[in-house]
Amino acid sequence: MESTRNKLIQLLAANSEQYISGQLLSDQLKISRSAIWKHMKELEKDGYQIEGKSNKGYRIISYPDKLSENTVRWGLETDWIGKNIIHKESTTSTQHIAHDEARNGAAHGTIIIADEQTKGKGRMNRSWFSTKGKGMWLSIILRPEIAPQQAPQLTLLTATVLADVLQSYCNVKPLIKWPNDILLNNKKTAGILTEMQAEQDIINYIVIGIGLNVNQSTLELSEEIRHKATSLYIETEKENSINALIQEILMTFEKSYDQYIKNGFPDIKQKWESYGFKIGEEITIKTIKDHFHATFLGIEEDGALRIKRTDGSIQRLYSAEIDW
Ligand code: BT5
Repeated sequence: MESTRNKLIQLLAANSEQYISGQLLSDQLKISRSAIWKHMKELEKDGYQIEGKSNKGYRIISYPDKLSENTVRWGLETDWIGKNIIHKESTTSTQHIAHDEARNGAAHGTIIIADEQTKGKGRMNRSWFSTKGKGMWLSIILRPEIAPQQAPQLTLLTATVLADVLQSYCNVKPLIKWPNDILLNNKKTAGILTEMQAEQDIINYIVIGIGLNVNQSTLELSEEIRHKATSLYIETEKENSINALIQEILMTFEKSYDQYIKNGFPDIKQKWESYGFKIGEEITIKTIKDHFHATFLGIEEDGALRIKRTDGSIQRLYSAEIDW
């Protein structure tokens, strides 16, 4: 059940342009005016800036930059994404929570965020380092009406969303390494993990996990990845608000996803290729049974990797690892 505190924040947030009287709050929340006053003092301790005027009432002026359901919801201008937000200070993996929630019927657009993950997941059982309070660890539950084979397109779509937001909001030049790495200065700053629960030709749900290194210094990146990973802070020497980044990413994601559902993959393909790392260059490809050099031509209309082998033949690959 929703706490009185959360209901109070929501009432204040819904009336942010005007004062809301102590009496009205007390009637709506069914608690005394002195209890309201105590809640306000608690909120101020947590970093909420609240203006109280004796004959008018209360108004929120600003939110703390701490991650919470309320701080992410405040100012989030979306139609369907992030209407349901689950926040954990610490969890094994936001993907685990997302699967549980999705199995229990969570709505399309539900998001899960955490300050810290103790067992962050990469692809193929690899791990994802998720330093407390220093990055964006986010999972999005989607229930798209597309064929299961199209699901990988959503990874590519998410990569373009991240690249767009980093470029416009943080003023950096990101590149996308197929299929799911976002690079700054040739080092990984974000990764995407798309997991799906589907039957033959119907998707029950998809969980898109996004890990973005935001405020880590080099020493705060695990030693194991320091040589090949980076963060926005390392690249720009500026701290960024994780809340604000989540909001930008969700708003851009919603727009891009809605367009994709309406118009299909071509626009995403074009955008992806504009950020594509090493397009036109030679790359080394590892598949389950093979390891070879090829020229990276771009991506196909369905999102597969398009390469030219040294014998001149053109191939499409759906799952492969790329070494550069
Ligand atoms: C990925 O896998 O890049 C997908 C990462 C998805 C993470 C998000 S966070 C929210 C959600 N909850 C989760 O538990 N996961 C998702 P992959 O392409 O397999 O890359 C994994 C490899 O990246 C590791 O083996 C390391 O080499 C490297 N790596 C691990 N942590 C990193 C980090 N914080 N920054 C950069 N590289 C990292």
